[in-house]
Amino acid sequence: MANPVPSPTGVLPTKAQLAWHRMEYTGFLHFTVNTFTDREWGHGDEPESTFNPTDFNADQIASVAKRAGMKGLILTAKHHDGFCLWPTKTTPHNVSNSPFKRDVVKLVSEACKKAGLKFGVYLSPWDRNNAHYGKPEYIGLYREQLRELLTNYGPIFEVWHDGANGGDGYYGGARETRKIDPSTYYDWPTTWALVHKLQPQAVIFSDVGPGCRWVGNEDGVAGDPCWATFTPTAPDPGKQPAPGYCRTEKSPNGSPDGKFWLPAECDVSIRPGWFWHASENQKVKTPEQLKALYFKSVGRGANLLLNIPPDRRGRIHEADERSLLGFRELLDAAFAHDLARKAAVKPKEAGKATDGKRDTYWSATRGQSLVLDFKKPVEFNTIRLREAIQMGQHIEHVVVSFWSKDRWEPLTECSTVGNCRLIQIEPVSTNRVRFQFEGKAVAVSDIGLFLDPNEAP
Ligand code: FUL
Repeated sequence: MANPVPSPTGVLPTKAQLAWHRMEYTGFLHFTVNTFTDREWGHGDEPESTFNPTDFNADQIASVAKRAGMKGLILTAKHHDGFCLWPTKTTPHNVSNSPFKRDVVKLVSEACKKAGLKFGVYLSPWDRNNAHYGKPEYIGLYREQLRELLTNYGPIFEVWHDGANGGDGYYGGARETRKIDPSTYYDWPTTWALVHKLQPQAVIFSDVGPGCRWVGNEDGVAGDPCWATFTPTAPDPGKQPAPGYCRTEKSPNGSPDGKFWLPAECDVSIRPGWFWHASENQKVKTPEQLKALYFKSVGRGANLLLNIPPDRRGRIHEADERSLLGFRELLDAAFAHDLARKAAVKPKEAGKATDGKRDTYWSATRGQSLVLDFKKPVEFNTIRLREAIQMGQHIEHVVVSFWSKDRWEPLTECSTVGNCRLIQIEPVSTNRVRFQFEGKAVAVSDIGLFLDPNEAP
């Protein structure tokens, strides 16, 4: 008889968060006046004429992302410099007053739709151009910008609120300092309610979520362990945490007793900078480096948000495209054949259960191990585990052993599993593999074994 189906326990993901987890790998498009001024942070006093892509092609951008295996793209609709890539009614500092004139948000969102990619928006809270920034009026204006973005461009899968708030930075041509209190100034709960109302399926990113959390670094690396659960706290006692005002030292790991389902997102750029600079064309990360990041982000249960900045033409540069497609080939080769599909799973009691919806999983009782039994020995060097996270995240530790002649030999171990855990090992050949799980509840939706030809000695 199969084990009883465990019921969902503890903090659980929403439907929107579950859909987000399944995307795993998405792309970031940093594109604005900075692309043309060679800066990373614009000052806010760039004339609109600065933005002038010479050969803009949203289909090329979406097609590269699609062929790279990304599931969605997030565009910087407005970066810190305040220039809006859509013809917003909130400020003349927008694309309609540039020589390019056309609505970049529309063009990219439509190209994404055509290519089968989801679309998301980044809207910088910090605005170095807007005369109202720092005053209460700006908050209404920021919400109006969000309202435009969330009503005119189809379904949005993610809304990105950057933590950089320039509390001490100078503003625009005036070069004056405007201080804000990031804990209270933005009144985030009201803004998030607006996002939820206009786009209920959108996941909101920031240091504090409420949909997913910044992983705490810009290196593309999640912590190990990595819990999807987390409790954001403010740097100062008694204050409300907020984007740009949160203690992030625990963000890479999350915590098993976190109060909220706030999975980690690893944002990292394919280049040293977030924006395109000609001087960085030789510094694009290699396919091998990107693969290593994938194992340290997606392979630890987080999502990977890889930045691929369009160049001055308004296209993904050849160097980035080459690397992205090379990376895709490495992933395809690594996960081409799941050897575990040939195995019988023992004991039968741990057999497949279903939550009655689309997901099936192996459930094990405390101390029970799962054994994959093969008729003929299989050779593998990569292990993939997935937890049935619709039941919550509970697995704390996994010990993997293999059968060698007449006994179990230790193979490898890991901590949390969550949405996905990838483990690379020296190749081993065996006809039995054993998994021992520790945790409050065990519901495993996938065990995969692979022989990655590019890792075999
Ligand atoms: C940071 C920003 O300041 C960078 O310019 C970039 O947008 C990155 C994704 O987030 O906080």
